[in-house]
Amino acid sequence: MIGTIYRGIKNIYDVRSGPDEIHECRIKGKKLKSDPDSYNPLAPGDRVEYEVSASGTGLITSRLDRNNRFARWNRKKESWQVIAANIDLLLAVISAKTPPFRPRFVDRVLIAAAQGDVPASILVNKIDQGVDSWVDSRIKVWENLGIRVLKCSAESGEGMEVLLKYLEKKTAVLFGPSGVGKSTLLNKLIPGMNLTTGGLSLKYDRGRHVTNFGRLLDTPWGGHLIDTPGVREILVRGIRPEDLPHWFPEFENVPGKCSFQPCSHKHEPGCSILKAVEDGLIDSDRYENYLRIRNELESEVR
Ligand SMILES: Nc1nc2c(ncn2[C@@H]2O[C@H](COP(=O)(O)OP(=O)(O)OP(=O)(O)O)[C@@H](O)[C@H]2O)c(=O)[nH]1
Ligand SMILES: [Mg+2]
Ligand SMILES: [Zn+2]
Repeated sequence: MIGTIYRGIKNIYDVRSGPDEIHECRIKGKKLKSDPDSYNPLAPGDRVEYEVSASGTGLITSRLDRNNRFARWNRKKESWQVIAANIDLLLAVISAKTPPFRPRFVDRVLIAAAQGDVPASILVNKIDQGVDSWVDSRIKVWENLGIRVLKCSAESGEGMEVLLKYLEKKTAVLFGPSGVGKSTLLNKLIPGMNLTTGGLSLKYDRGRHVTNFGRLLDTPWGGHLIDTPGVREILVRGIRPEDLPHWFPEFENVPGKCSFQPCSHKHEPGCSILKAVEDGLIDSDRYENYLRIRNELESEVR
């Protein structure tokens, strides 16, 4: 049989092959388990081949080729964790004020999505708490790069219709820090959905990590939405430091050439990127993020 992974907890996977056909499955044999690409061989959205015994237990025999996959580097395991596979859209979800708006986190998510061949958009939730002008101007920076940014409030309902329309027919994954409202949004978007949601830690202005496993959800419009656990950080990996500029599209079109070749765009005299930052053609906060990521990648290579 062929089915889709809905969720996996401790090596037991919910696989669906039809509206009423759900099977709890384990992975058969070692081949699939030892995927060199990541430490988890299967993620929500994966298509698998499986067999069900007379007693009803399922065994996954292989994974079909993926169209794409969104993954996150796990620092402790030093390996990729695949969050979702075969998706039309990654929504980087962030809140406008609490937990704090984190544009550099979003920039990293955009890179990770592009690495996995996943189209990405940004969703700013909790606009009922107000949107500061610096937040709005950072949103403009993304929009000028051609990235779609949606704003909404799961609480007040503002922007929810546009969001629903945008998601129609798509299989999309919601990804972001804990407490930004991913599960709350899904409860509003899918009638009858009752995912657990949680408050924020007062002391740290952070979410409480309420959702603890990724989960594919059916929607009335035929597409799917994937809820994921909030993450504290997202690391950029798998890019050579000298290739990093290619992941910042605004670096590609700056006027002039750097005097030194190759140029790290960090400090070289006559650097066209530094000049563009000075002239306001490149956003200084995005550039600051470039420097940080570049330094991380360089210390990784060493
Ligand atoms: N003011 C306001 N609060 C919201 C909004 N959306 C969600 N919240 C609240 O934010 C808190 C966290 O929401 P969750 O949906 O649990 O957040 P999450 O992103 O799923 O968090 P994790 O599962 O930990 O990753 C809850 O108390 C929600 O009621 C919103 O639009 N406005
Ligand atoms: Mg959640
Ligand atoms: Zn340069």
